[in-house]
Amino acid sequence: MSALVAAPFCRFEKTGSPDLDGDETVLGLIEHGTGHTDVSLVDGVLRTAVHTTTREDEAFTEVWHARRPVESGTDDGIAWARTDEYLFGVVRTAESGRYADATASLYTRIFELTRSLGHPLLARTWNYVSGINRANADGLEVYQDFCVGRARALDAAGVDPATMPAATGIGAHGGGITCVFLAARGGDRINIENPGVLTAHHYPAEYGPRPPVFARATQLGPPDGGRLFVSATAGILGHETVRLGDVTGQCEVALDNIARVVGAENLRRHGVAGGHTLADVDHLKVYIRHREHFEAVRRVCAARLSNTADIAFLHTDIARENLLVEIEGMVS
Ligand code: 3EB
Repeated sequence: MSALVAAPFCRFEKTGSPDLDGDETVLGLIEHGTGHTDVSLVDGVLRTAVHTTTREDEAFTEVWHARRPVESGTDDGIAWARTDEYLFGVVRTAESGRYADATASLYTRIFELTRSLGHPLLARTWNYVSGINRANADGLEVYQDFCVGRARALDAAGVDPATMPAATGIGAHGGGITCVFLAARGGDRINIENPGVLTAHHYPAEYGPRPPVFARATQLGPPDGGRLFVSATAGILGHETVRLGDVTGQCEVALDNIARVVGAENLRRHGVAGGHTLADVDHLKVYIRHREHFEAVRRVCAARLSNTADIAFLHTDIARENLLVEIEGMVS
């Protein structure tokens, strides 16, 4: 086993059913569109659909690849695919009036699977949460309910919040909670913070009974062939949402935050060599709360991001009620 195999990478395909042509290196397909499905293995290929937008023409598929042939399986409701070095998985919990217990179970199973398969280093998670801003059966916001469950799983498994990687916690239009994750057996997995934004697990209690647990970015893999995963990033400074009601302003601040996270000065602070600019960020997902804000967001993104980057614009709710836009991406 070599520790120098390049990290998994992702392609955005416009069709819902890309022709994989027997490609044995596919870790899984995450279909973004206007409906959801259960998690399944079709001919050994992991796939699921998440309801992350409201228009058919915005649908696309993330095709995740490894550099080696993969094996796949299911355990404890988690569908997974792996190589010696990397593990990709998806697990879903059904729509419900309360999510804390189910989320705690879901993350407990993820921690157990990553340990039992021997890929204990979580490197990225995506949490698609239906009705994220609604009140649950107890009047608690669903996102906060989710955060309670995730935090409890860390308590139970003895996981240090500082080891939790880059993440996305975003709305969906149905389907309960779908969690997609990537983990590694070993090698470099370096969590990166943003000096302008409070570490998520230090957020004050006004944001919920238990704080979110994620890094602003995670560098995974060897110096050549590594990948920098940038968390869903918003118009937040310190712990406060800025530019309230101003989607253009929030988009600018989100991009400033990403630029600061991936820049040389910040990476050096975290012991990571090199440095990047917004022009290096690819495979971006831009989540927009209100349909009428699409044009403004597209305009800001076009001005500041690479015109050759893959960018998906999706219409969905965002973890905090006052956030209008959120942006994630990766650098290879
Ligand atoms: C924020 O910065 C915005 O709960 O996993 C962004 C990325 C957000 C990940 C998560 C939440 C999460 O607090 C919301």
